[in-house]
Amino acid sequence: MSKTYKVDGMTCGGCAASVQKAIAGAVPGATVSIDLPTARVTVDAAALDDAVVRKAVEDAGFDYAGTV
Ligand SMILES: [Cu+2]
Repeated sequence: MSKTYKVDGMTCGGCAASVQKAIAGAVPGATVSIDLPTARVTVDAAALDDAVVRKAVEDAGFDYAGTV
């Protein structure tokens, strides 16, 4: 399944890479793609728990703003 989230606080490619790495580490087998200009993060994984994504985003220091 694939879901798109809004993540605030990403200002550059380094931020995007941090979020990508955090989510990929927290969600097994996840493919994470990030669109920096719109702050959208799309996660594709067999099983996807919003709470897990939220924790990964927040632990990495960014603001989880829900699903889009
Ligand atoms: Cu940055």
